[in-house]
Amino acid sequence: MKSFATTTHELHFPAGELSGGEFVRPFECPERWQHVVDALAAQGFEAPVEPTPVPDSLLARVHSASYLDFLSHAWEWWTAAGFTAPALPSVIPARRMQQREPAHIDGKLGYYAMAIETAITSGSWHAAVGSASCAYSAAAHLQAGHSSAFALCRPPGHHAGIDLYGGYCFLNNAAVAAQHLLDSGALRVAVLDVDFHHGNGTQDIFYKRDDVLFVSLHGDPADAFPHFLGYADEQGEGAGAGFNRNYPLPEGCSFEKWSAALNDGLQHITRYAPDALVVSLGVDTFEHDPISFFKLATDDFSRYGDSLAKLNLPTVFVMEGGYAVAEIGTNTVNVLQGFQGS
Ligand code: SP5
Ligand code: ZN
Repeated sequence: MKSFATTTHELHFPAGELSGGEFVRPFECPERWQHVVDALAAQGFEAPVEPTPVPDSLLARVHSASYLDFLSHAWEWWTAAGFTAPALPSVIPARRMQQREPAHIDGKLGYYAMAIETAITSGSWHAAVGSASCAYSAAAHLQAGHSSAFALCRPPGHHAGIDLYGGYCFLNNAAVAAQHLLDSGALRVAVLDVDFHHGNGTQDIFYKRDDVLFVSLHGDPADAFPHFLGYADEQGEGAGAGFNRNYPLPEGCSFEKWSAALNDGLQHITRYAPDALVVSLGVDTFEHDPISFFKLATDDFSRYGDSLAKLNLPTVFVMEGGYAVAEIGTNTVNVLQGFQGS
């Protein structure tokens, strides 16, 4: 399986993340990327190659024009306003307030944020574009006739919606991959999100569409980030009705229980009969993840990789979360290995 990765990810590394009321060193840190690169080599995969830059026109099919304009200029506008620290919002358009984009960057940040732990720095936009380029290139690799590809995306993407950033995400890499597969001939694409957190951004982007089936397994939003989306009764809207499936799961969820939900999701994917599969591959389901509460063990990642292969679909894996840094490489590559070995 070919992998796509780029060192431009290093351009995004804010000094702090707002967590439990304090600034802590970000869980979503650059070493995560290196551990996955090392594990690919250790498990006999070919070295990742540099991606082809994602076309602006593809980003514009996934995100709104005003959001892309904001994200690409946010740091410039923030520094022009006299700020020098990493950019964070301070005011949010809550209930009964105007959902209208303000002119000032301080207001724009709150307007476009879905979570405020994620700081924007001088390199965040360039890192996000490099990450989306990996997803685009992996999808293009399938289009060239290969059966699988891995996009080692950093920063991750699945919390980024049509016009929302946060949860460490800026551009929705999985949505970029899915949209490119559709634009290059697929009639239907399934996105399976196995990250611990609900893929609220991916759900948002495809919620009213029937050309993408979105299936997500995640910590129950009543108890887990992102808290405001990911319930089982969110099933799609309009043409998209019936094409969104959420599996909220409880604290302490075992692999056995998680697999039962996965198998149900896989049956829905089979019935949908997609032309390709995009896997939002977060390994924060790991039992020792510092910010999550599922109980998957290292070997379980190989086991579910094998289950994914049984769908027998051209598959793009897109890296999402996973914060047990020392184990992120092995857990991620175990999924790819389990998939290939099948
Ligand atoms: C891509 C991805 O996995 N994003 C996750 C973003 C989560 N950000 C906030 C998490 C808050 C968790 N609080 C629990 C802290 C326990 N020490
Ligand atoms: Zn996650």
